[in-house]
Amino acid sequence: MKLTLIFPNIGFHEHGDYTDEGRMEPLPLSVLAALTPPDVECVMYDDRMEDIPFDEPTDLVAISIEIYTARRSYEIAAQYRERGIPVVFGGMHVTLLPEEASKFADSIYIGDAETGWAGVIEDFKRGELKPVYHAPVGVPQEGGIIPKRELYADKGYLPLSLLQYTRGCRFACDFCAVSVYFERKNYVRATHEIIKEIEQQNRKFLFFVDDNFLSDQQRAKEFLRALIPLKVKWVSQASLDMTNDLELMDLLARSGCLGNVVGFESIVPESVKSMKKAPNFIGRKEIGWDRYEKQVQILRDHHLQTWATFTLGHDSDTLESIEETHQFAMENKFCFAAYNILMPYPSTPLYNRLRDEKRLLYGGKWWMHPDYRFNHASFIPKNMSPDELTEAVWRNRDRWNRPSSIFKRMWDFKTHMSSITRFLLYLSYNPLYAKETLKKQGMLFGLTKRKEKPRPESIDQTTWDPADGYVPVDDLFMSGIGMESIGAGCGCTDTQADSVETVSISGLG
Ligand code: B12
Ligand code: SF4
Repeated sequence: MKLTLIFPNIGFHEHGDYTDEGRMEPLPLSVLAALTPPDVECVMYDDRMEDIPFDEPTDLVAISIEIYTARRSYEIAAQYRERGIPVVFGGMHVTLLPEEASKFADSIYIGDAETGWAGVIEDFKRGELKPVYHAPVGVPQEGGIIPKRELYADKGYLPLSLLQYTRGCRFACDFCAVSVYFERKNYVRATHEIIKEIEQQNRKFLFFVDDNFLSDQQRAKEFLRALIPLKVKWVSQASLDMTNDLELMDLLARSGCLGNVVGFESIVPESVKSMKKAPNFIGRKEIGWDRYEKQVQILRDHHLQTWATFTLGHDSDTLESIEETHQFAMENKFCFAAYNILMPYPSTPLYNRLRDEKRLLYGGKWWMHPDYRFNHASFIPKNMSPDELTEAVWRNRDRWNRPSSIFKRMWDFKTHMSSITRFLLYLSYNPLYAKETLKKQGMLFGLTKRKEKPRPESIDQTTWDPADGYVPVDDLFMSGIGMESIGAGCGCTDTQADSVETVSISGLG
């Protein structure tokens, strides 16, 4: 039996095919391959950087889906199913929206692959593939599963290894899909198992793709101590409450941590409170709101290069606060700042609230809408129009990624200039992600390779259900809120974008 594993792309630009600049190894697929019975031949195609050979003979196709790749995944599945090859979907989006996903696949898999994937293959071999499988979420790769990294050979990925130490997070930020998927729980691998995996792969530069590496700070300390003798350099994602524990910070630095992706989200305290971003407040009672001054100082004292992420457009955010966010990030000379428009991910408390308040655009299904563009507002913010939000965030992204900004931020002797490795990381990462950020802005979802035949109409037809009760784009027209496209297409070239196509919604406060 032959299994084809697919990692889908997001979508396309009208003026050319899109190739991901930050090409990282797709960990879910090598984990899936490791969980597949050994008598099955596995091949993998990464839609972000290679053509999918749809006509290559195979028995079964498995696709890993997150929200940004859902539309494209459904198109890929349609291509295979037209050729009579059954398709199984799995991944976070499938678990959170099983009804939608099940319309486009022969079988959907809800939950983590670890406990049930081998059973799916056995069912398939017997000709008894079921339409839906349910499995729990839990400890990643339990029992010492080692991802089949040989699948990545010769694909041209960046030279860093992706691993997971934990999954999930104990916090309950209202916009976070992870919090819903893992029901506010955090699952931690046994230290000896993750250490063994690190020793078995041959790289010294690691990315732990954890949702919150430090959700369980005490257990993390045990792992960090075990990491020190391995002399690796690593990055991950972690919440800001790490700065409350100086022993933990010391262990991070000693274990080779170069920095973390940290969710600052907003510099407006009311926004941070209303989104329930508890880790940004924990331990701050005595200090009060100092706009993260103390926390950033502690990160810098431990030479950590911070990838600061922001979600912009919360109800207490204003155009001024978005502008100030940029000043805040520049002043702190972060290694990188991701200015993200707040996105309503389905099943999250944020999504449900905006739906109830009839503030969702694109029929409440922006990820499926043929007109939705990457990094455009998909809801009606409180203190600005959707267009204004899109434009304000774009302005920040544009300024942040300019060479002059990269040069200005570089001069920090506590972080980027505190070692050669950090300096090289800063210099290589910033231009790479500047290019990727600008390239992605304004992309449509789906149909990555335009030489492929047009997507099946079923994708547009079956997903629009006016009975859903959201605010469809057409209804906005009808109620006098005009929606028009301005701009002559995204002006991106491969290296820069000089204009951004926006969807203009006038008549809103
Ligand atoms: C690593 C990561 C990235 C990396 C990508 C690495 C790479 N390989 O290229 C980087 C940093 C580049 C990235 C970028 C972005 N990401 Co990201 N990312 C993650 C993260 C933290 C881990 C993913 C991972 O590899 N996990 C390890 C693997 C083994 O676990 P897994 O994918 O969950 O798979 C398990 C199960 O889901 C299941 N499974 C998965 N696929 C399949 C398939 C089958 C057939 C079966 C049976 C089972 C199955 O079994 C697996 C093993 O248990 C997730 C969070 C998460 N928990 O998923 C966010 C996440 C996927 N990202 C997210 C987002 C929003 C983004 C961005 C859009 C951010 C931005 N604003 O720019 C971008 C763009 C994404 C894109 N497609 O281009 C969101 C998606 C939201 C959603 N509802 O789907 C997530 C969920 C984070 C979040 N907090 O909401 N991301
Ligand atoms: S701290 Fe991060 S991972 Fe945890 S719930 Fe909040 S946004 Fe999600």
